[in-house]
Amino acid sequence: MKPIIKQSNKKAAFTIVELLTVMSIIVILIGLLVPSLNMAKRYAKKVKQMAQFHSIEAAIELFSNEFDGYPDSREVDPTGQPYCGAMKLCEAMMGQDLIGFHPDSAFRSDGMDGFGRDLYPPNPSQDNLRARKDPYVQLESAKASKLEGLYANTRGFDPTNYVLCDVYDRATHRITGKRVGMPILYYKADTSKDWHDPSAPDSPGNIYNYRDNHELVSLGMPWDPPPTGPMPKLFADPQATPAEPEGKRFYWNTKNDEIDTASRPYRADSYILISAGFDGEFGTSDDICNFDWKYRETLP
Ligand SMILES: [Ca+2]
Repeated sequence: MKPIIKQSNKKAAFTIVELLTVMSIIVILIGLLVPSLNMAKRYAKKVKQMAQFHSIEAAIELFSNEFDGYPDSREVDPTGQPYCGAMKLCEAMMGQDLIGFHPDSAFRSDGMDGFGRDLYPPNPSQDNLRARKDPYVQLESAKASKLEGLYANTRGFDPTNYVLCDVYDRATHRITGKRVGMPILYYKADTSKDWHDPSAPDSPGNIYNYRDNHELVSLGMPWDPPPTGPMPKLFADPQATPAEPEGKRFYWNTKNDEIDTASRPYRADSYILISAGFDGEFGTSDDICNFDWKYRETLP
């Protein structure tokens, strides 16, 4: 009987070769699964970003119905202070203090109405609060952040002004330590214009103006060392690269190819939203927009 017992023991154990075979199969499976899991994760984030854009779009339409037009997006306020498209979008949706937009706003970076009245005082009175609109976007999905939470050096911008942030949470908030996304860029179409000229970024006939968020993009990525010295001239807009003229890529990547009789942008009668996407850098192929983003590797 003894030899039989010995034999059955031998059968129950794995040989080194069997173990190695199983382990290498597992390693191969992990190697195959991890990239597809990462891809699924990135796709899920993209869907989440699109959902955030949809909620902002619905909110902008509500704003437009109430105020007979989309929020302004020019890079300065009426007094000439830097106050760009991304910041004006946040004010329109949430108010400068996130408790509601004041209908008397002139979209000034200091929150004043131009007649000496502070529309967003630190301790608003009941009258002030009653005059406000409820935030158009829920605070939780708005993901608003003060500029000083994102950037060490906000240059000419008031560091206490808010922007809406994307869902990618690439940066660490400088004050709370929580994860925070990059600002969502907002450009309003100037419907009195009728052109979209990639070869002439500064043409006064262009429907969109890349300068609306020019200086904000030039702050760079919060996790990189802050840019020093004068503003880099060729890193001026979401789509510029050092090899290309200032502003050119923005216009190529927002140009609507379905129209071939004239040069027209996507959403020529409304507005554009841009998220920096997974890599946190504006103007790269993974950017998410509220239109069909066609990233062109090379420009004509
Ligand atoms: Ca990007």
